[in-house]
Amino acid sequence: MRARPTPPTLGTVTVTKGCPAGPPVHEHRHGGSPMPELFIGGQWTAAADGEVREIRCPADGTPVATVDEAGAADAAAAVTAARAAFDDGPWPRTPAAERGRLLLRVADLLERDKDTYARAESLDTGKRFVESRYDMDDIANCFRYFGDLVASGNDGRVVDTGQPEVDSRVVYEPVGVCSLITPWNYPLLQTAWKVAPAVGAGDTFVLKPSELTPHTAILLMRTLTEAGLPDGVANLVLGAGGAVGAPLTTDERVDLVSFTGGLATGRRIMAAAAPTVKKIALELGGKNPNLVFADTDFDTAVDYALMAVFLHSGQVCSAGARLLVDDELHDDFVDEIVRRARAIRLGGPFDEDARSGPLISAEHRDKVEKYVAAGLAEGAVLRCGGERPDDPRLRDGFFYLPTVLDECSPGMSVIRDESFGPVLTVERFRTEEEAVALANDTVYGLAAGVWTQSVERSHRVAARLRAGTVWINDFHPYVPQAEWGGMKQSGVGRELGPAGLAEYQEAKHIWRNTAPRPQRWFE
Ligand code: TXE
Repeated sequence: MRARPTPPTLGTVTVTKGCPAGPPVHEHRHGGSPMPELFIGGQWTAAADGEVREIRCPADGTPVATVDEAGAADAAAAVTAARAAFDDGPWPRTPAAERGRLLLRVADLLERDKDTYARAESLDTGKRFVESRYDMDDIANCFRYFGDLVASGNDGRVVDTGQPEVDSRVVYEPVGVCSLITPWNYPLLQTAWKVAPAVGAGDTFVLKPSELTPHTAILLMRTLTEAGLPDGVANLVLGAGGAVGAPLTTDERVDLVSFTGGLATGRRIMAAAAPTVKKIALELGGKNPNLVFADTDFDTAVDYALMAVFLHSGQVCSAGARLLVDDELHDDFVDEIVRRARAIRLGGPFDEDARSGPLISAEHRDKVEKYVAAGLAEGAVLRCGGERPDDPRLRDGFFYLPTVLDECSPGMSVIRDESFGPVLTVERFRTEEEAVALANDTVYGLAAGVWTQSVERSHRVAARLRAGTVWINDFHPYVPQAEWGGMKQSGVGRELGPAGLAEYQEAKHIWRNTAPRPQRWFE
């Protein structure tokens, strides 16, 4: 068994044993620490109106911390700082190689402080500590990827105009002030996908993490400062979406809004950004089909189907929540899934025997329960789960049993909408044609999986699936080198990869006529 690591420290944030026992992860200044938690213009600042919010671990309700709760005035102050740093500060004019080097330093610091970050993430989300540690590796890799990409000189290209007297170049400039709004399921990972390219491109930003999971964002401000980022480039406001997130999407001094979260909020943000025609980048989740053909390796496909949907209790934008299975395979396949789903042990972040954790909040669990109830009312067959666990160990957390709903059909709300919980729906198909039609019968288009031993079929089906990522005989892997994002209503734009950097840049064409002479156009 793995030894429990000793509590590490990072600056004045002390990360302790945490839930289920132990003092808070972050000592708020009212609790004795000198540091408030908003970070504006290089200063740690309290909320203008003195509001605070208590953060609790979803695994058992343990208070984790009390942090400053920003309002509209704090959001405006953060935009002022970011605007000044962009318009007058050194960062947008810093050579790309130097910006890249800073990102590489951030990656090193994240690795140094990995356990501190992982504990903070686990206490906020209830996620297993081991999974948070994997996330931290991915986050360091993300900073490293963008550091290398930026340092390697994505600084423009010469255009051959066919006119020898013309010197024509396209250069890539930072887009400006960015509002970065992130959710609670992979708090720092989703933040890193935005912060790393924004900083690498030479932008300045205001980050607003989910009000439920602020801690790793606070730590990140310290790490960016330690790495040498100038004041005002990175700004942090904490608080509710409506009160502090919304002003960041309407302020005319903001050039770009990058958002990851739910479809309903994404639509609202798109509308809010329209009057000032901001650039937008949206990742709005998915209702991702996992297609299993009869010619697949049974055991491997079962194993991955479980991981696809139940990882992090289904709170994953790319969760394989819709199992589409060949009629020929259906009964045995679903029986085996159910047998194994029943055996998944739930527990808190530091329960080393647990394989899955709680949902993020009581409200979110209520929502998942409503989707399951609606599915059953619409004719789905409950094969396992469908309720909260009765284990007294889990009584104070927001746990929900891994659930399998069989005999589902496309009209059901549990098929159409993201339940974003540990709920697998099963639909049958008889032909490849029908499988593809079912898979594409959704407003979403983030990711999809295909299981078959036929190379021809895998390519045929992958080509017809309307999804930003298609996995063949795999599920969930991604690398920072490859673009991530959604077709249809799963979003706008891409994160990661070269396109993930381009979102944070403006292309400018500079045309210099080296031998100008009168044109006599109007003679
Ligand atoms: O997300 P919200 P919620 C999906 C999932 C989930 C649903 C709702 O289906 O059940 O969304 O979750 C901020 N202006 N995903 O309510 O509201 C908010 O404070 C500006 C999928 O938690 O989208 C938080 O920082 N910001 C997703 C962030 O938006 C606003 C991951 C996300 O919150 C705002 C999470 C506003 N008007 C949930 N309103 C994914 N794509 O992975 C809220 N926010």
